[in-house]
Amino acid sequence: MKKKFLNLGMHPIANSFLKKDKKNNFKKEFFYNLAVGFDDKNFLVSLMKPVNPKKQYTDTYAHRASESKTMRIAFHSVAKKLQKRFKPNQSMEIGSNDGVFIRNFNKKKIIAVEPCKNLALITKNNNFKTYPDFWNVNLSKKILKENGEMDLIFSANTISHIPNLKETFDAISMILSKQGTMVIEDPYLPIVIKSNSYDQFYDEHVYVFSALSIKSIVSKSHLRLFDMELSDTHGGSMKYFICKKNDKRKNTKRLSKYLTIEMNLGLNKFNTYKKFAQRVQKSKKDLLNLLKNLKKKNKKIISYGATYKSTTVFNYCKIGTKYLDYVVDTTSNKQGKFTPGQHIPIISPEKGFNNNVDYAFLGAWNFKKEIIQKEKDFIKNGGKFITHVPNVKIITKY
Ligand code: JHZ
Repeated sequence: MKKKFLNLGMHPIANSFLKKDKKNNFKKEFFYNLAVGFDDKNFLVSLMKPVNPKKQYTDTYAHRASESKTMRIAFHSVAKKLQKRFKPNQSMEIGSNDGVFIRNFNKKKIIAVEPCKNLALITKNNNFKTYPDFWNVNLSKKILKENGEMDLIFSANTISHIPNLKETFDAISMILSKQGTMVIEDPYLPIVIKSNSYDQFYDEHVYVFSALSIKSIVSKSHLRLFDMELSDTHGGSMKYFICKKNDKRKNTKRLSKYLTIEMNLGLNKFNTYKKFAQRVQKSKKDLLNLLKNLKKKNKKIISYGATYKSTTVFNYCKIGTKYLDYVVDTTSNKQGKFTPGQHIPIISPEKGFNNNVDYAFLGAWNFKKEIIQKEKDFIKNGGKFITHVPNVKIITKY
């Protein structure tokens, strides 16, 4: 049974960046209760009540995976490694976004699945066979009929977004070839717990997976978790390698190592999550205290990166324009809009990131290295970054 351990209050859809209408008003926003629970049967951490995906994956979906250099390099490297290791004849990506992963494949040998029509159009226009639909059993049957089985199925930051896991993996099991491999990549639960990155919870992140939970869930769809690989993308993500239950490949030593680590961390116990929830409350208190003190000193504070994660931070901590003048972001379809819930204006870094800024909260803390490297001069000129991961602190060095 799923038991609640964290309640972050009422939140808007993380992707619902707003525009003002002609009368200078915002349209009424949809809010839901962002609460997280633990199911001790499957060791699964998930939102208590997921939002209807049709409200989230719309034709104006904002996130562009290729927006950061770090991700372009990471996806290029993963694509090359997977092709070398598994030598697939036919591949498919579920949740292909703007094509940042599939662009590293031969166009005739990979299929894209992407429910957001604005994104699906990008890969279609680049001549990749694209299915602009939600992943489910019906779509799997259709793709199987039209293209045959898949030797490699890749899905980064997508499976954790789909509420119905049983159907998701049944649909995968159905289309995966006998010796085929499914690789999924998502933020890794032990890292979220250890680094207090509670902002990995928002409407789209229905699940935050671990080896314990994936092992249990895939086994219900005649699949088997046989290997894992850690990467530092998105603050710490895990690649899970999955095959058919009766595949000849043995489970790797790496997999047993991670399973042991997770048990030692207490990921099978409710109490571990209760303690995490206490640390989350402290993080909120510390961040608000810091911002209040800086404001008393008349400092100009902004946020760097209009991330979905920062929608959680701003709405949980109630951080609005009282503290932050604006948010800078390179994504053109976020600029000129306002953040969900707290309505902080979003502008381009060219317009807003300059020497008048005293402090910049790292909304995109997962790209800390890339950003700090790029913004060396800001720090040299006395500017400072603020982060809340793993603890609330000011960054003064590059
Ligand atoms: P980013 C998204 O989460 C949404 P977000 C999604 N649900 C998911 O699972 C994860 O990604 C993986 C900007 N930026 O991707 C670009 C700069 O402005 O970390 C982006 O808007 N300057 C699919 O939104 C944002 O920051 C820069 O130099 O929490 C980063 O968003 C860089 C590097 C980024 O995650």
